Amino acid sequence: MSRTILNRLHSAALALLASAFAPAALADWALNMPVGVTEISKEVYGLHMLILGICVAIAIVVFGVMIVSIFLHRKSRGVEPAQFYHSTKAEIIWTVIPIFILIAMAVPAAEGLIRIEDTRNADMTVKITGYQWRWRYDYLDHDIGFYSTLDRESNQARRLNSGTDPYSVENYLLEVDHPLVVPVGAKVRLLLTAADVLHAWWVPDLAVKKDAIPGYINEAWFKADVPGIYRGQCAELCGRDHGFMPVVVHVLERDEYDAWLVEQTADKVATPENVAATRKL
Ligand SMILES: [Cu+2]
Repeated sequence: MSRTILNRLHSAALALLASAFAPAALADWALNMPVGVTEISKEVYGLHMLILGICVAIAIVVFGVMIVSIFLHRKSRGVEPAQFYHSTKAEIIWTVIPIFILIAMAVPAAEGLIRIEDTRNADMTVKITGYQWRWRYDYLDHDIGFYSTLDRESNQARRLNSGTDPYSVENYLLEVDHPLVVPVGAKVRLLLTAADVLHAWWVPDLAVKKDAIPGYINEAWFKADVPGIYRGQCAELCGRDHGFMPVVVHVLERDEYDAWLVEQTADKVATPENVAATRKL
């Protein structure tokens, strides 16, 4: 490897370390997953905490027994090792107990999975298409469709030597020009696909993370209980600008959503600009 490449790798690693430990980055750190704003996201969080609790309890018991045994039966105390090679009783115990623990975890997990996969009785359907490197949202119940691209400010700041400090940009790399807009309390069915390579549509607060695969349609759904702005990212390494295709979802009150719908439809009126814009799409 040439010296220049090594030097470059070295400075890239340093830059990565510096950005990871910068105050703004530290402030954004959250140790746990978000509780989210949907029934499913709360259920997923509860499940995550339950499984974590079980794992921690098992770790405490197993390591506790190990540490106590090692301490009490150490050589310096003159302990004679036991000389048995087989114990049917022990084998039954260490098979049966984990089976019960696994069943206790599998039952609520399977129930949750069934609910996650149940896309029936949706109030609306949005087709999501991943592109290198933007998203497209098509509202299948209305004649509405648009691309959602990284916002100008983030796009400017992300360029090398742009002169704009990324820390000065609000929601840096997590803002788009046209977010997905949905009404609060509506079951939104998502049909996910991609037009070039694999992408994945991920919004932690909505507990949706689903692959968008060319030639396939994946389904997902969410029902946001709280109006607000929820942010996510493409979660499948999809090429050079993978880190620059965020997901932003605006959950609006019903009347605000209706007003937005009217606005979108009004945009469709055949002004020369609109016609030109549509042709471009
Ligand atoms: Cu992507």
